[in-house]
Amino acid sequence: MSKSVDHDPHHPPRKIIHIDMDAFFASVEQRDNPELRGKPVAVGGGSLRGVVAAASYEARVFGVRSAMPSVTAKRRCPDLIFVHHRFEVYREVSRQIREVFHRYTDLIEPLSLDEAYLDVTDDKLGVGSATGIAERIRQAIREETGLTASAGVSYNKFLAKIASDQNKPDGICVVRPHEGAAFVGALPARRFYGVGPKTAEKMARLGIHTGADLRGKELHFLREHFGKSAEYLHRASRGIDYRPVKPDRVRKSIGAERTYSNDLNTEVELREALDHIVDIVWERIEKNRGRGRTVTLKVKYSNFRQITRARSIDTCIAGKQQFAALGCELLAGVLPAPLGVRLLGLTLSALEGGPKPASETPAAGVLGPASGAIAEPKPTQHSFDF
Ligand code: DCP
Ligand code: CA
Ligand code: CA
Repeated sequence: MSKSVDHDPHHPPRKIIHIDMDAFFASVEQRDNPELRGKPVAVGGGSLRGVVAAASYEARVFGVRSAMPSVTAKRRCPDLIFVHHRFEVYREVSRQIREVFHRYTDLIEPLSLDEAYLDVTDDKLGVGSATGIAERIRQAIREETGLTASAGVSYNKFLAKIASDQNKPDGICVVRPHEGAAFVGALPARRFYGVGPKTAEKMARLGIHTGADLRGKELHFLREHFGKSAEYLHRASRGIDYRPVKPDRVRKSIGAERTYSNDLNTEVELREALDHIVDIVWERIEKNRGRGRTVTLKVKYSNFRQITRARSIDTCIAGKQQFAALGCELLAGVLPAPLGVRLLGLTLSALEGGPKPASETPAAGVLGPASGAIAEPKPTQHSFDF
């Protein structure tokens, strides 16, 4: 348990959240049909040859699981209620949760309709705490969809994904940087991604039952017994995973906004606040190698009325000074402020050629190191607040 935090030398430490909806299809059916609530429900094949797509937690008590033949499920749980899937509804919920994620970050990698990785190292609202963001997201999902989600929070994808499963349903699990090694060490080997029942059996024969057992094996030993998976197992058992979160779409803008606990009133206050936002946004622009032509200022007044002012130029903005100057100009256009200002935001858009987020480098193998082709300019100054 000596060294626990291993960082990709090419990247600063990350804050990753994995969100996964609980008993997704089954929960949607229970939400929309009160008669199904509190009861064992299986979504999918009621027919003799069908399989269960999703099982409600009430059905799981009886051992009903996804991908189980319906006949087996019915034998295990005679009162099991089968319902048809409604993909359009699941897709709609999926869109809703994606929209919630985007409030905090655009670095979102969906894995399926009901789950996604989020990189919140730089969150849009400046919350700072990944745990806080995960809790806000879970609450927003609950309020806006009527469904529960579980979250895993950690410094890489591998750990975040396992963590989201740890306290299901409706749970959260945070694995902080110094806790990674111990967390993985205590895991049953079968919880490692890619270790199915057969591999788990083989591991057991070799005396490997936990992450700690796995970690105790030399790489050549793992190669001998697990071939191509050896490198992955070797790294994962140490809690190492350098894969970046790969966003599903090209970023359209780069920006930041801040809400102030006390409204800003004077020109000096507003200019200072904007300077600070310029610093934050410009750092992001550099990191993402963003080049864009449009600067947009957003102002929300104490009465919650919001205005935006934008200015586009013919060529891409050349540097921070020009960016700051355009921001200032836009601010000058709304001065003097008719009311106190509770929020200020600044965004660069009309981006050229879809900038790549700095972290988007190909990974080698399942958990291979990122190529590191795009080097970070410097380590982050973030306090590592989980
Ligand atoms: N699904 C499916 N066939 C499978 C597995 C899953 O059709 N073999 C569908 C139904 C699930 C949804 O995908 O509701 C999400 O799958 P998950 O593995 O995330 O499982 P659940 O969301 O159902 O449950 P959990 O609370 O364990 O995440
Ligand atoms: Ca799920
Ligand atoms: Ca899932």
